[in-house]
Amino acid sequence: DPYSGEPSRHPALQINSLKPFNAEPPASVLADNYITPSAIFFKRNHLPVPKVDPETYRLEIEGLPGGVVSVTLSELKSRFPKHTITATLQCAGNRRSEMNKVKQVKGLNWGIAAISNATWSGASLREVLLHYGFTPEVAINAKHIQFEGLDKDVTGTAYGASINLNKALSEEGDVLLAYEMNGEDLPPDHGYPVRVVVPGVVGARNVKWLGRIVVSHEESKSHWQQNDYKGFSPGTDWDTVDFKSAPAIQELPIQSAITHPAEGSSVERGDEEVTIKGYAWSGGGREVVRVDVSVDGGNTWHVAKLHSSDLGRNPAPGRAWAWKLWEIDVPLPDGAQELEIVCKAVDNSYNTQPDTVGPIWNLRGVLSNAWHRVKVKVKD
Ligand code: MTE
Ligand code: MO
Repeated sequence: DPYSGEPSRHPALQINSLKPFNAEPPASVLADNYITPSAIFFKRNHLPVPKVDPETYRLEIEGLPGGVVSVTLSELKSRFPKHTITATLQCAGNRRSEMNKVKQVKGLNWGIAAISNATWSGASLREVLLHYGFTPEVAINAKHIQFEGLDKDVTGTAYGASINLNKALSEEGDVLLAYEMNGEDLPPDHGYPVRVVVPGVVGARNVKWLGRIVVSHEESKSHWQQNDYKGFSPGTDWDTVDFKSAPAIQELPIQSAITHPAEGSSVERGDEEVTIKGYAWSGGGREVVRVDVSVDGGNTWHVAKLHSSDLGRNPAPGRAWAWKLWEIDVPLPDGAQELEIVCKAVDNSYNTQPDTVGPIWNLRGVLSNAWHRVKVKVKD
């Protein structure tokens, strides 16, 4: 069993698949902490977790003028300054279960918690590439940076993905070769000993157990870059889909969801107010500037209070990599028996979320970011 050496996991995780391991924290605890504790950070593995010996670990870098470079873990830690960022990771399939209700899609049936927020520390990919000989001449031909994991399927094929070279080389891109998560060594499930953290970009490109980097003219040839993690029209089905016709998902669209109260729970009429909480985040470093909340299905709206970080700092422009948690107390409408709580977020490009799932439905169930709706009863 290739899964016999898997690490132990927190019992609170809600398991979507055991082999490979895919799990999300209960929605009710997701927004309890601005920084998600690593043990309950959502876990998305396509393959068995590889066992990597930090002593023999090598990161190979290909496509630079000097030929292949091989970097040890201690070189990565000692040769390059350690940078720390707070960044939210979201799986492209977060909230897929809501798409599944409209019409069946293919993929893990994620709820609203295939998203989490952590601090990541490591070497800057930009600084590493420059150190090992990246020059402007290389960029004349190279357009992508490919990443390969040390996790492999039965045929020996590794997990792989790529990002645009510009993102990797930009001083404001903040792409890290991370060896720490929340101030500790990366846990096995999150890519020990090194993973790439590409803030603002879909989870799938944040390759764990990073074994190889290739500076290339082409995108990664991997299944996950070419034939998965792409968006399509609601009219496209499995008979007509042409994966070549759509770009690979990189930056994710604006997202928000309600973590409290829970669907089907109830509030007391005597309480007069209902406290509503959730998260909001946008891709590409765009900052969430507002979250609107309704308790009557979207007829009337209230503006929630945003918590931008545990330290109350504002992110640098274009580098809002971390989610915002939000909260609001809304008066109970007179006589209502049931509340339909709705949230939608707005980012600093004034992108907002679509109101319903139907028009964004796609066969793979990705990019599910319609208004989140939760129904609760009002008890007399
Ligand atoms: N990297 C490798 N090597 N193997 C994987 O299966 N899964 C990707 C990405 N990186 C994956 C990977 C996907 S789809 C997501 S959403 C994120 O890792 C999840 O990261 P996490 O498990 O740390 O939450
Ligand atoms: Mo993912």
